[in-house]
Amino acid sequence: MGTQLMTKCWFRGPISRPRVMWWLVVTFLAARSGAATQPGRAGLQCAGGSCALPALLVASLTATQSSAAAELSLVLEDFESPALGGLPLGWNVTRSAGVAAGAGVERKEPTGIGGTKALKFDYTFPAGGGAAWVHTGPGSQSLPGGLGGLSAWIRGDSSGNTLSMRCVDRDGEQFEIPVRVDWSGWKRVDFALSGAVVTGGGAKNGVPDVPFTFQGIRLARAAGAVPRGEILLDLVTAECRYSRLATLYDPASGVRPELWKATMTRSRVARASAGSVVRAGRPAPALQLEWEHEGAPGAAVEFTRNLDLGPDAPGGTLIAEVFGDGSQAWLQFLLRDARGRRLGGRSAGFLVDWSGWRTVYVDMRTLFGAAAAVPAAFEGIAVVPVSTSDALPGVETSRRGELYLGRVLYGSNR
Ligand SMILES: [Ca+2]
Ligand SMILES: [Ca+2]
Repeated sequence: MGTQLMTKCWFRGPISRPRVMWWLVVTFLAARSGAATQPGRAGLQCAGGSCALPALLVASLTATQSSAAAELSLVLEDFESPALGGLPLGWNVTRSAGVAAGAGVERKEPTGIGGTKALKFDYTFPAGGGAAWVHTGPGSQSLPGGLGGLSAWIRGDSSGNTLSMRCVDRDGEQFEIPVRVDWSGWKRVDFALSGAVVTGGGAKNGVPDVPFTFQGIRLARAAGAVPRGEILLDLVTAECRYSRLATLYDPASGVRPELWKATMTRSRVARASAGSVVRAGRPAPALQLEWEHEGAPGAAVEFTRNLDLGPDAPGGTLIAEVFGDGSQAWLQFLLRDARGRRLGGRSAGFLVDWSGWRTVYVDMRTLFGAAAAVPAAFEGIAVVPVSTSDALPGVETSRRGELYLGRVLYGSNR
């Protein structure tokens, strides 16, 4: 029934590659989490013909402090994982008629920031009037709570065209935050939510209501602008502010693997131990999580430890650093309510398709909304293999892997 609901929501909108991908991921998530028995409350949000996946999404934590209030920069996309010419998982490109434009990952000159690759827009807009644009992005990527805006490093071409970050708010209104590309060379550009303008979504309240989903980046012709050029963009980042940021787990002050319980189903190895992974050029302690499954359906390993989310549990954002093993395993975050009941159908997961450190997050409001279930504790993580029968084309989990868990933080959205 849940799948039927999702299918229905899905076909209300135009069919495109990222939507297909997200739908498959959502369907898989629902099947794995048991959310199919909770139609409409499975965490899938559909509004105005667009469905948002409120799952954990990959980001990089670039700054933090463990004291009370804090500002965090969560990198949504660094464009390092896709092959040259490709796009991140779930992204695609759309363009208006007559526009000759590509958008794909390319090598960039050394800048000392954001690695060796960036997203390149290479465009020629047609002569004459009318709208001309090219767009790329994830379609519906949940953004973290406490969001104040987005930022990116952009190599401008002084064309005068308009580059916009496009988002959809809680009630389905579409917004964009535009800048005029009137510079050349690299610079960091801020897209504050206060600069968001409505671009569609029907007659609503005209106000950006969080939580937001990130649709993508649009380059549009502006009056009097140069009609062709090349713009590079890197480190798409969510700029967040939390009134209270709690550190739930920090391996730097003791990995304590004995406090983590490893359990397995149809698996051969589930072992938590004290590990070390290079970070910023130096070895850093981390919780090492080794797993190996039998290659049969129903396999899973869990690494659990109850970590209290604190007084802001219902309205906060869970942030965790994970060193990926590139195994393409499904990693699910486990949550419990105050009575110790696992909130299985509402937990969030993501595909570990990267190697190295990344940070993932989930805004509890995108999982639970106004539902009665209230998360009280982060219980740990489950590693579940994806098989060919799980309808994720091209994805098959390795038989074994080795993940590392770094810090786990919880920020109050208020
Ligand atoms: Ca990059
Ligand atoms: Ca609104």
